[in-house]
Amino acid sequence: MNSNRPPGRVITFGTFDLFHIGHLRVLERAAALGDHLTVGVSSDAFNFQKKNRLPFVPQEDRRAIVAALRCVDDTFIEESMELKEQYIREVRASVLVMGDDWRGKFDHLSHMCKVEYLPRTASVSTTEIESLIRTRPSPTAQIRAEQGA
Ligand code: C2G
Repeated sequence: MNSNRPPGRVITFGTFDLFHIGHLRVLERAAALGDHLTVGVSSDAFNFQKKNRLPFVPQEDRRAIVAALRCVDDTFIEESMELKEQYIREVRASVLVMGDDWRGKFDHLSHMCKVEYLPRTASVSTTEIESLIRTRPSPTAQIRAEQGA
């Protein structure tokens, strides 16, 4: 990471299912807001509560992918929305970062740390990837069809 990062510990949260460029960009931008980035990766059970379905990728695999990124210093499994204050305290975070689909949702935590919402990356989402995979023929099938095989 570049050494021009301002001092301070940053925390962010997410599911990071079917990890994509929007996830990478928000983590890189979050990391640039301090000199240490911790990521709370939401548990499978918490996802089921939030979205009424399980992620495609299990929590320890999602966490391993996020933990391997150069911009990420530490990770933990986020068990519940209500534990945010505790996580911020434990991590000693001075900034909480979320994508702007969460705008306003964490303002009540601004007595503990700065709360920043970053613009989402356009035109990419787990839901969109899922729908593409379901509906678009695989590139191999397409090539075979073009070759009349
Ligand atoms: N994101 C983004 N651009 C996209 C898609 C996602 O910037 N095109 C950001 C989201 O705004 C979020 C992060 O990537 O900050 C992770 O997104 P999700 O995996 O969808 O996380 P979510 O299920 O919203 O979980 O406690 C809150 C939850 O854990 C957040």
